[in-house]
Amino acid sequence: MRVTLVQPPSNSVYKQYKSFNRRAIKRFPFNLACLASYITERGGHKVTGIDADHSEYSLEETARAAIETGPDVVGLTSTTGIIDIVIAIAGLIKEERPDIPIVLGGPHISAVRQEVLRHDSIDFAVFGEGEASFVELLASIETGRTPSGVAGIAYRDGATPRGNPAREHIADLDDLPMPMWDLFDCTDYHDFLIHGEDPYIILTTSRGCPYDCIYCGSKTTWGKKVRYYSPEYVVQELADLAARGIHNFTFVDDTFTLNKRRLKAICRGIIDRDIRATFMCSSRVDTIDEETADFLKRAGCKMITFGVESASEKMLKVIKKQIDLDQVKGALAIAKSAGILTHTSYIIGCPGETREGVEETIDFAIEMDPDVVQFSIFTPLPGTESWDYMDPALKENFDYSKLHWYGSYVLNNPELPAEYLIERQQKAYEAFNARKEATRARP
Ligand code: B12
Ligand code: SF4
Repeated sequence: MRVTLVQPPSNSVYKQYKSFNRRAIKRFPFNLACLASYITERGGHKVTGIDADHSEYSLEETARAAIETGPDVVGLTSTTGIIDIVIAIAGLIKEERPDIPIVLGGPHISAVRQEVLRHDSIDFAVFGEGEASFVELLASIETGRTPSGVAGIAYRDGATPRGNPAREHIADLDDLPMPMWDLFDCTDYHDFLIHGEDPYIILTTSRGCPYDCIYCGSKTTWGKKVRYYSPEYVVQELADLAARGIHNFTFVDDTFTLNKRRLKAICRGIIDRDIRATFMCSSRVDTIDEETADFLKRAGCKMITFGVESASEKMLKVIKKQIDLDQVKGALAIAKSAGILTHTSYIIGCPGETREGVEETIDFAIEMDPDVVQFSIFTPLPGTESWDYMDPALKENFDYSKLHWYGSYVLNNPELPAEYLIERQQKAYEAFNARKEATRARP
């Protein structure tokens, strides 16, 4: 079958926030490339990709582009913040071509499963790890069978949405074919802020996270058990990309530094195969030490992202981050002395937080003097523990497009009105930038 996979445009979500420069970063739709290679290799399908985010398409242009590829099936990926956009695109496709089955997948669908089928334009939902469920679903669509036996999907049985049981995760990630890098022009993705003019790619070397942070949506797709691609697989993947002229990478693993032995093997492979990599990766402040930082640096690590989230030990407990501020200071010092840039992210407006707490976090974040800082507003996601903190009055028929981390706040916390947090978020960036300017100006 001809399958068209769509990365929806998210510009329409972000353009209202002035601190964002979406054009500075274009991210390769890694998830669609993973799905594409799997359904091609294991299902014999012919896949076309549309990256409407990269092309900055409107919703209408996205729907038109999908229809023009002549698909038998259209698949769209969705996070929570863009689900309204995804549903609108599906509606536009259906208006013109009601005969094309529409399949949704992605982190939001993993969280809400069959709930999304209340929208008539959506025919199937794939939740959790997508590859094997999708290929089986496509086989049943192709043969006209009801997919009642396909694990990991939801479908409509007459008018009733039905959710099948979840699927076991793929035991050995090395069993997955390499992502289809040519689904899109992989040399046309940039992160001007980190990687400059040269193309870069995002990719992941593991799936899953063993921690329990209450705001995090990772587990809804991947669960707590961490599965790793082997270092050999990862290094081969990087070598393939290097052969295409791509040497800049952003590893989007939940915690790239979780397993030190494996990390060292990947770093060694990067050096031995002369990949000449420059990369950015994620870490936790309790998973970095001098030796790891040194390996990372030698392999080309330019920047590490640390989720710190709060300067209040009490809030760190509330959100179950399982770190303390001494570890934060230690990790930043280690990265800096290894010559690696630091990117730290913080959350303001955690459950039960006071204004004093918000100020404390902003001050700490700036004082720690990272190279890049990110301030998000606490946002409960469906499928996570934090969802319980949401104003119950808002939960019924909730408008997911309100869940943005920037410019909106949906917790019921009388101490912290949304306008206050939104202003503090903006001002925190300004204060951080002002300090950076002042440091630069110093002789
Ligand atoms: C890289 C990344 C980003 C990048 C790029 C995102 C992208 N679209 O590629 C950037 C920085 C832009 C980003 C931004 C945001 N992100 Co983000 N991001 C990630 C991260 C770390 C890795 C994503 C990834 O590539 N994973 C690997 C791929 C293979 O996994 P996947 O996308 O889930 O795809 C699999 C399945 O979901 C499924 N699938 C996916 N799509 C489809 C489609 C079909 C048709 C089918 C059948 C199956 C299917 O099959 C795939 C293979 O198994 C994840 C965390 C994580 N562990 O996944 C968070 C994550 C996806 N992000 C998240 C969030 C909240 C955000 C932001 C809101 C953050 C912010 N403060 O702005 C924005 C929203 C962006 C948007 N436009 O929606 C949440 C999403 C939760 C949710 N319920 O939606 C996650 C899970 C992080 C978390 N810990 O909570 N993100
Ligand atoms: S925030 Fe990071 S460490 Fe915490 S559960 Fe999510 S992925 Fe794991």
